[in-house]
Amino acid sequence: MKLSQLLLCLTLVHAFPTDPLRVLEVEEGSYIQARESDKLSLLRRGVKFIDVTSFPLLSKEDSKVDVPIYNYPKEINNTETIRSLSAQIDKQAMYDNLVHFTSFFSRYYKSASGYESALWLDQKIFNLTREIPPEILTVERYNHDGWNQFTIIVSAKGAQSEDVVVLGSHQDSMNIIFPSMLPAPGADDNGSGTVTNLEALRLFVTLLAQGQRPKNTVEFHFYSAEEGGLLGSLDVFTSYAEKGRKVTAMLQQDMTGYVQDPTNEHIGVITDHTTPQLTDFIKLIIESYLNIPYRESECGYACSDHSSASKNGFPAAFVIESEISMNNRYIHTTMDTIDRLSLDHMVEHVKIALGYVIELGNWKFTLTQ
Ligand SMILES: *[C@@H]1O[C@H](CO)[C@@H](O)[C@H](O)[C@H]1NC(C)=O
Ligand SMILES: *[C@@H]1O[C@H](CO)[C@@H](O)[C@H](O)[C@H]1NC(C)=O
Ligand SMILES: CC(=O)N[C@@H]1CO[C@H](CO)[C@@H](O)[C@@H]1O
Ligand SMILES: [Zn+2]
Repeated sequence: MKLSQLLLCLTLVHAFPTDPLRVLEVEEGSYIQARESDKLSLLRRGVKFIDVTSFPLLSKEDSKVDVPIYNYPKEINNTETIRSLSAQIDKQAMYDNLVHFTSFFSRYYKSASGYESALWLDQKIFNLTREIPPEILTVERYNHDGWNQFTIIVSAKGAQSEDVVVLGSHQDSMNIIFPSMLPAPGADDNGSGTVTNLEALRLFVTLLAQGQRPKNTVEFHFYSAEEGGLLGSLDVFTSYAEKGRKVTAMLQQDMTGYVQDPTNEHIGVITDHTTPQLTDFIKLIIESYLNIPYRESECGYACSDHSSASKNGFPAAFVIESEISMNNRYIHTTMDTIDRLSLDHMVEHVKIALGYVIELGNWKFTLTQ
């Protein structure tokens, strides 16, 4: 054996156990095998995927789960509460939170700074919710096997039903050139969604502090490891499905801060791989409570954490800063920074979050069909 062959051999032996094959779903029902290192080349080519390696059942031929269709409100019914909370949205606090959140070198889910950013977010949420007793609201660190950055689940217990309404966003960021070495401030992708939902949580908690309780359980999820193939949200929703929890709606907010053309400011409502009846309700919220219109757009398979919900048979919707073609082109780079974002646009996304959790929190769900 030549020295070069020996070296090659050693490299392979060394590489194999640390970079085993993963199973990625790149289109509905279409799976490929790839190594961790291949994920980066996929992402650089704009291919999104769900990493289903840990859930072999989800990648079986007959694994497709039907999503039940619930009734959703056709009219709004909590106008005063939502308008009054919307008037209290604190732009300065959102700015400060985003500055802090983007100050971590990277929020890459496998990095030490990605763990520290999760600890910071956890403390922030603890501070926001500390007045509320645990029988009304809990904050859980949801740990994942294989990496340290945890998902955070805030759960306000429903007073009258077992139905669960989920508002999600992901806390990690990623530089897709060299994730472990280059910075990834991730202001828009997807720090903006986290800060947007954090502000909605702060205002929602003021209702709980006044003694109001939602009929249904309302949860705010801050997922780890979206950029690794929806790993964090897949853990969460797979365990919810196994436990038989009844998630009647899931709305994902991801990038919420970039406005390419201020004369045509709008919200992007994603219409592919989402639940149309829930999406119609989101449009109602936008028309009723926002200052800007929406445009429909498509973003492909597995484009954010809502896909983990639908993969497990839960209805899901997705809103984003604009139609996809006008999204922030600096994401996944060192240039995804706060100065490129509009706080006013993020305020509009907070209103979606408030409208969603309050209207559906008080809604009586029934199955249609
Ligand atoms: C609207 O809200 C009122 C007061 O909370 C409630 O009594 C009523 O049932 C609600 N209507 C619907 C359609 O949810
Ligand atoms: C939480 O509150 C404590 C005590 O007021 C404060 O020292 C800390 O900085 C706060 N943490 C965050 C992340 O805001
Ligand atoms: C979607 C997502 O969560 N991850 C980041 C942030 O959002 C945009 C939505 O288009 C994704 O494309 C991107 O990969
Ligand atoms: Zn991303």
